[in-house]
Amino acid sequence: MQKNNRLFAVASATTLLTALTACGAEVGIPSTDAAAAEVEASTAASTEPSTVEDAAAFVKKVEDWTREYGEYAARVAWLQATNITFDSNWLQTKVAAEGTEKGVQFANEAKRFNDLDLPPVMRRKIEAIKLGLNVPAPERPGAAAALAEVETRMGSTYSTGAIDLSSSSIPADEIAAALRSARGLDAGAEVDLTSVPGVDLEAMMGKVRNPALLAEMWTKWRDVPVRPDGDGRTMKDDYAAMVELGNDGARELGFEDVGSMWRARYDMEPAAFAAETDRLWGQVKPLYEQLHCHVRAELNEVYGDAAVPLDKPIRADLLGNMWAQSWGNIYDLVAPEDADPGYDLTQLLTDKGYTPLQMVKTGEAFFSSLGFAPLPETFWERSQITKPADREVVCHASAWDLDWADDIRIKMCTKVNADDFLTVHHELGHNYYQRAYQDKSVLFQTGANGGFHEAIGDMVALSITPDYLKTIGLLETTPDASKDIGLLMQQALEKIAFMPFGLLMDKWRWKVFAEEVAPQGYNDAWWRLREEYQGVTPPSDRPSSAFDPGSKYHIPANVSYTRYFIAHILQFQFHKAACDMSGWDGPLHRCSVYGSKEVGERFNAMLEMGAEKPWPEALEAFTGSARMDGEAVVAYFRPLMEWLEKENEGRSCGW
Ligand code: X8Z
Ligand code: ZN
Repeated sequence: MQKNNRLFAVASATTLLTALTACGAEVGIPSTDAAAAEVEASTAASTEPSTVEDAAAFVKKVEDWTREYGEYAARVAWLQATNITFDSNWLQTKVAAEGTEKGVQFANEAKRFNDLDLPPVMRRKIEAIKLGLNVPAPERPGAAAALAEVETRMGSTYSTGAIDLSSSSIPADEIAAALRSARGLDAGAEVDLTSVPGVDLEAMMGKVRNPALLAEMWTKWRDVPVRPDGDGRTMKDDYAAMVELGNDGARELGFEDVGSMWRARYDMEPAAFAAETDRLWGQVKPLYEQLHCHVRAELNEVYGDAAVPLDKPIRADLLGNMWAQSWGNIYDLVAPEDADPGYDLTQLLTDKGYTPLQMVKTGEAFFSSLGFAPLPETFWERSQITKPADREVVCHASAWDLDWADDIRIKMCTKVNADDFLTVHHELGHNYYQRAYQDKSVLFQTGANGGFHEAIGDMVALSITPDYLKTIGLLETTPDASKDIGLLMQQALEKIAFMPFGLLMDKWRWKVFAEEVAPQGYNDAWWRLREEYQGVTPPSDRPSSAFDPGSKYHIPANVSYTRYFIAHILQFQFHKAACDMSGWDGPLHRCSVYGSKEVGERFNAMLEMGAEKPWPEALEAFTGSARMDGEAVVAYFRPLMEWLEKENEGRSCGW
């Protein structure tokens, strides 16, 4: 628990110094001697009673610093993320260590003003500074450097991870064909099966239907976090070291642990926020249970009783995604008879010869239709849209703001498929948000809360309806209302399937940071949650010594994940509000706000706020309600829910 609880009423969502990247590498600010001296001087003066003027001067100092060094750190982080080498890792580690040291100093110094009556905006800035570090280090010498080292190493282990599929019992031809298809290569193109990187495995998991190959890719990808490096260290070792260092740092700052610090970023008490996530989950859980029941029954038809028993959790590798986090890729296996809308987005994109660049341009055009200014020239010059052939990069998609202004970019290893078409919109949402709040203090240049940042692009992507696809020439004829259940099923496989995963990632981390689970219990605790919340199970027993959470980007990258769960609720609230605004009175899943300048204007008004106000105010500004509410999700999927309940009659649901 933080020492001064009343402050949560105004705690801001800002992650100081890391605000420049959305879902990307953590950046820190480097130090200068002059600035360090300044910090020491003001800390030394802390026995004197502080005044509002002191607080204002302190805030200004942190803002100036953050603006200048944040940019420097972001540029280093960009270089490292787009070219992982010994040297770029070295530089990233150095910058992150220096930034963490300074962030810790600032956060400690901010405590001086705890009991001072401050104007609300200044109070909010002070709180933002206290919550500024994603994972804080303790002040003892060497700790920030040690933390930066393990964080950089974990990230680079993940991003450079690859597996050997050359000595499989499955015919090499079959694997090569799957890999070619994942890469969009022609039949016969040469591929190397000895080293298949994560980004290809991700795409392959969506297309392959051979359960033995799925199990093999799935299992081998989980070797990456426990593979020792040249010095015998594994990602699991690094993770345990990070937990210790981070918790020491968080406790010095007055938090219970890092998990509690992450939960404190939602303008309420950490415990109240945890309860809020459970409340929201309770609203959508019945829908998930019905979806799970139907999907399991259909997969049972495809794979048989041995692979998919009807009373057990579903095998995680059969759900079309490396982490079973969204299931849209198995739509064809579970589609409702007679309600298939008759198109597949991946197919449409490939048939029309879309390129990754064209996918991004299409995303931009959607935002332009809402009235947002075109992306700057530098976006196109500096973004990484596809995977460079000649170097290691962080392929996990992210959106960056390098200079607190217009140097916005995305970094993706885009493939021409439906998943990445949606991800392009997701990332652009981050960039438009970043640009919208660029006139705010750097301390407020972030989402109203983390969930808002993740929901913007997704809300736009909910408008990728058949009518919209027809408008932009991707689809010839739109399916009639008799196909609605198919459309809703596709969307539920993406969005409803995600919800328990979105929740449990941090339920696991909250336990780990709270030290309720020790390193030897990491993996078993992970699978208990996977089974409890998602109802999924590994293809074969997992050893307790494994580190399966480390096979998911956000664990080694230390990106908190509840933001995505929240985003999956918020995006439907935003979508419903936007559709209401545009005068739509049909079913929500058929509503596209493409072209609505009115929606764009109101949307922009919310985005411009950044984190200056507590998030309920931002939510209210756009939706008219200050409360997060799963009711919009329930309303969107109501026809599907009714259909599922009928379909599942006589089936025994649950696990
Ligand atoms: O990490 C992301 C984005 C970048 S913020 C691509 N997402 C989560 C994931 O991939 O696990 C978007 C949805 C969930
Ligand atoms: Zn994101």
